[in-house]
Amino acid sequence: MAMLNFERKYRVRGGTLIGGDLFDFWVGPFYVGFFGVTTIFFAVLGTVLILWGASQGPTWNVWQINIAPPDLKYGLRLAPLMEGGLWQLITVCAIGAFGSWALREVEICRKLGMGLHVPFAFSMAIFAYVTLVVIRPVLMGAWGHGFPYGILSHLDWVSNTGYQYLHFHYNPAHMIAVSFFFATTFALSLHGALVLSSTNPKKGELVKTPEHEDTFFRDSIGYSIGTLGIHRLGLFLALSSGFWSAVCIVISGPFWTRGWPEWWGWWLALPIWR
Ligand code: UQ2
Repeated sequence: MAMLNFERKYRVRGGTLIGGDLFDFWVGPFYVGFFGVTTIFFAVLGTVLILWGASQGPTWNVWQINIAPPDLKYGLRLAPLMEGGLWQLITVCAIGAFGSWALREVEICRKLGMGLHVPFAFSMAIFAYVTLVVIRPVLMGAWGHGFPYGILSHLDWVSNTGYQYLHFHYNPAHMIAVSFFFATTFALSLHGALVLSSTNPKKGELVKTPEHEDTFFRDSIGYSIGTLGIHRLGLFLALSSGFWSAVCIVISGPFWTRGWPEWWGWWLALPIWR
């Protein structure tokens, strides 16, 4: 396995969050660590539980396999295994695996002396998932408000939950989240296109410099955000997308129970229209 020169220097013990030297080694190219072991444990157990749950269900059709959360009557209690208890165990495994992976990323960052931007970014995705299956169900008083684990069944859940609030596109936080998603794709298309346009010349021509990239945007829109700035902007836009997605679903139910179009009544009630 090829090893970069600096890797020899950094592939040493230390920087772990707990456990000292426990599992503080590499297997081939992969860092293991305490949280690598817990990641494998939760991921394998969760996958086995999903497969066992599928074997107890009516179909092996991958689109139709479904592992549902408990009925609302069970509230926030543990449910019998075949009546949502399996969903609860799988949720614990999923959060255990995602959280372990994030902490393993933190340990690798610490060993390399890098910033924690990557685990921070991954944490925003975990936060969005935890909002759906823990925070919102707890605020609404029943695990049954979580989404079911299945390809078509989770799509049905999204559709049904949306229609429960009549028209989800009128949810103001949903509007903000969608705008951030679009802005993220816009920024990455600008960035990807700009970098390729200057660093992928035709045969016999020289690669252009970042000054060319700056000049393109100064000439076209009078402003360049810069080579470091575009990555800060990209991270901000992407994290904001996930954050506002979590906000838009967590306010639906705990904060607002009627149709989202009706929320805009405050606008129609402004005194300026009288
Ligand atoms: C830029 C720059 C880059 C880039 C891009 C820009 C040299 C290689 C894409 C241009 C980006 C701007 C002006 C921000 C656009 C704003 C939003 C919200 C999409 O200037 O510096 O580095 O990749």
